[in-house]
Amino acid sequence: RSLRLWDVLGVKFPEYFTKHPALLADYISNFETRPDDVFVVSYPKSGTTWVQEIVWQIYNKGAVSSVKQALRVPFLEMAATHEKLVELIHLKTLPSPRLIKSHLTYSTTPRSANKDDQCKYIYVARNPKDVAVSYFHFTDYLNLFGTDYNGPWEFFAKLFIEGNVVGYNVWNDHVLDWWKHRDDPNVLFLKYEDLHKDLPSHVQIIADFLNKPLSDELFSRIAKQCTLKGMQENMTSYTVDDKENTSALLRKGVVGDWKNYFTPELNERFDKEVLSKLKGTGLEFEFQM
Ligand code: PPS
Repeated sequence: RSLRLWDVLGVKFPEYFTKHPALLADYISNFETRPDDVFVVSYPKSGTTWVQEIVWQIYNKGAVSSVKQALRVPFLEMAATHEKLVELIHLKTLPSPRLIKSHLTYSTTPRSANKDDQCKYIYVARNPKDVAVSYFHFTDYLNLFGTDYNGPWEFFAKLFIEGNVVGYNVWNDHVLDWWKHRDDPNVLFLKYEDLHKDLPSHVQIIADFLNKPLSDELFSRIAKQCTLKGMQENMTSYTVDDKENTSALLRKGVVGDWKNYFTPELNERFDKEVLSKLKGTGLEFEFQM
């Protein structure tokens, strides 16, 4: 069984996001940003939950909240028209400053028509081999929502290369479109592997970008609370509903898990069809640590 996808504004979406793709398209196209919004954007499985938590804690003085992260930093595309979430999350009337998660492509992400009113976007990218493996594990969780995928890893990897996995098109297009805007003053482009290597410096980089000075105490507390272990201590905050597997958003959290899944043939195909597209762009990833 393969995954069923909608096409919304040229972006492939998992069917369980919405029963009304035209309404979702309308919601996204007409979404009005506010200058103090902060978007955490990524291709799925790239460290979104991690950066969402860092940003939320920076805005909330290092608090650890048992409130679901999905409510604290709502997911735009799900909050829009998902049959259950639409009742829980009212993004349009949420008080400022809004912290918003999205996986939208650069061109579909809402932004202000007025150049002086732009909000901030933090984009996080991860090496695509680990993204593919993480995404494959995520299908177990998505199956709970009726997004059928019960095929083998090899087939999933082929779908990933073609941009036909759970949603959001081809990985390299998504990442490169945002990479082109890495020097925009309202865009911060981060890499998962860099956060892994030095989380404290990245908490600082994010706080500086958001103009939120942190005391030394606060800064070390957030860095400690946002390690995988720190976040796992507050696991229930990262589940959306009771059916959900608690490890869906916080799984292994390492760099290099792909080595346990890639055959030499798949690795060669991936390098040829995915990584070769990054050549000459200046965007490089670490694949192990
Ligand atoms: S989603 O569903 O697209 O929002 O998923 P996303 O949050 O982008 O990615 C999930 C992966 O990020 C890992 N993760 C972390 N790694 C290290 N440290 C911390 N604190 C952390 N938080 C989340 C999570 O484990 C998923 O990766 P895998 O490889 O599946 O473990």
